[in-house]
Amino acid sequence: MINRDRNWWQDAVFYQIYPRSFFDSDGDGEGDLAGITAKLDYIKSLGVDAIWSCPYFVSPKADNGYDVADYRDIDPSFGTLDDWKTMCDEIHKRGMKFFMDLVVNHTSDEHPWFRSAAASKESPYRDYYIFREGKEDGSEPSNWMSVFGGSTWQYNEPTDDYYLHLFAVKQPDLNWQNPKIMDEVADIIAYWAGLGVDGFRLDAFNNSDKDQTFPDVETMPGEKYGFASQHYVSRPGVDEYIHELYKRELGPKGLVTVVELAYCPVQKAIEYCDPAREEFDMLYFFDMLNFDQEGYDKFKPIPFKVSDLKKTMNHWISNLHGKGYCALFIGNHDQCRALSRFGTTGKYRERSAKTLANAMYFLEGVPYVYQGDELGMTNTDFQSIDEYNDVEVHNYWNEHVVEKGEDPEKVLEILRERSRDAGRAPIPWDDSPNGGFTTGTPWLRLGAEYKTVNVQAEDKDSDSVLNFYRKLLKVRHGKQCIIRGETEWIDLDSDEHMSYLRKAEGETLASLNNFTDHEVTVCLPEGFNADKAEILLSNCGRDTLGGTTVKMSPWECVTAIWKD
Ligand code: TEU
Repeated sequence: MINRDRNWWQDAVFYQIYPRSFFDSDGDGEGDLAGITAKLDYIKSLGVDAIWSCPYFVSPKADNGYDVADYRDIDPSFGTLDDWKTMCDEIHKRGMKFFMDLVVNHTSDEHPWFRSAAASKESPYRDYYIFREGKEDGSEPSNWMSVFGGSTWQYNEPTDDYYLHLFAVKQPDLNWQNPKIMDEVADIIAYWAGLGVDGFRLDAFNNSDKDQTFPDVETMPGEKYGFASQHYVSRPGVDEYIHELYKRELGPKGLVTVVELAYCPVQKAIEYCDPAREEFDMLYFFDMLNFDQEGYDKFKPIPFKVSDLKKTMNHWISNLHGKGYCALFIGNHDQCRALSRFGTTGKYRERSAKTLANAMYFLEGVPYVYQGDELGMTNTDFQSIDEYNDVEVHNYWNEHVVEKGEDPEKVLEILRERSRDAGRAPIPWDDSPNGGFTTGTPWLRLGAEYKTVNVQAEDKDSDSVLNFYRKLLKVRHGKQCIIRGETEWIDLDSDEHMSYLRKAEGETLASLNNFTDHEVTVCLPEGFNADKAEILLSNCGRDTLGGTTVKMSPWECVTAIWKD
């Protein structure tokens, strides 16, 4: 049995690939695995240690691959198993690790297990899923609301009952209370471990255990359904399931995990990553994604305040310090672009892209860079509802425009600002038609600025966002104050800057970041000798801190390090 060092990831940088939008090698308009292989030198050049790719398994793509119909094979639009093996080998040859997305809270309704289960109550797969009779009046078994809107229950005609789907209708939830699911998933893990995978990102796994009495919940104002997360988030079964997977496969094979933690309290998260409990390794928590919206509604944004970002990060990092590591990210495939959300797309666009990275990636945790953020990509400027692909967008449109008759222009505006598709545009590799992403017709509209914001142009420009990321990700490595240093915030309440010190073993790192369009003064601790500080990074050509009172230009960032 392989028993790899379990902790290599603590000083690692991860790169997240959304494969459909990464690079198209065969001209069908969609990214593919051979496309990833073709661009590995680019990924390596960023200073990346490990790659996590979103799903590419056989799937009707109702949720872009998060609806898996065969866990052991590649969807033809992404290539073949041989393409996967080549990709994995080439990643390893470059000294990087590979994580796959393990989507086992649910399957596709086109998975053979579900087809069989839905066809007959006698199916051997019936208990793989969660079927319930409707209420006496024939309505859904409970009033739970799905993550993508509407009920979590879908009527199934052949057996005259309902099945549970926390996400889309085409994503029926697996019944983890059935021990056969554990056997199936352990086998899937063993299969991919045998083929060389190094770890897993566990999709929606803290939703795997549901309160199967399905109590009704309070409904949202004016709505038929209510948010029922208290009945399916971080319940005790999650610990039990992951521990068994750890014992059977993950532990003995040295496989590392990062778990999505939707709406999980930090005290529970600490248990999840306690090595003694043998559960998860890294935590990918969601609070970071929710503080600038009304409650659970991502389509009701509230203005971004950097103090809210700091308080959220402080809450997690101060509680986790010395106990566990969270993923540090500014965006992912479930969000609009970070730069449009937290930075500025005007005059200081490039500076703010660098400042966001500088502010987040020196915190305690493991950096995850979502493809395209390293270029400073912004939200896609979609022109009509027909240009969108995402199931969440279309459900929202149907509910708000078609059913409730809301103003379509207003809904389009909010979708441009907050939809997942806004952050899923194909990667622009150069300024040729379609940004060199494909020779065919891209499956999703390209970002408007691809003529200037593209890999080729930024590669040549030593001052580009891309080259700033390269410096940042490399300079991080091997520094104890970054890996395990304590965090001391400077002006935690300030709404103008995000600045902090990280200290360990007689060394201090300072990350200072102005989040405004005007000059801001940041005060370093008294008694500190600024001349001792070496500047590691700056987006304004700064070569000294110049004293304990640092006057920072609009959207300026600087990182310095010194021995105490
Ligand atoms: O996401 C889980 C999740 O709860 C949220 O990310 C949610 O889908 C999103 O906020 C809705 O706007 C994971 C995947 O990352 C996501 O792409 C999938 O759609 C989802 O699981 C279902 O597999």
